[in-house]
Amino acid sequence: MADNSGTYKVNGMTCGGCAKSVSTAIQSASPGSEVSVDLDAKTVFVSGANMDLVKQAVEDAGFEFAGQA
Ligand SMILES: [Cu+2]
Repeated sequence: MADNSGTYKVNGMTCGGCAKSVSTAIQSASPGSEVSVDLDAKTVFVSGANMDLVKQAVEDAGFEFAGQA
């Protein structure tokens, strides 16, 4: 399983509500992971998560997971 950390580009986040949706989606997909959203840069730092699940969760939440930033 792809378990790693890094900064990933997520398109479609426009406000704090979006940022919250994305972090909630990631944390429920991969409990125990660390998530930090940078709304201005449109990036998400994720640590200790299964990135396949994270990608799926972000897309299910209605955002575009655009890979490593
Ligand atoms: Cu929003």
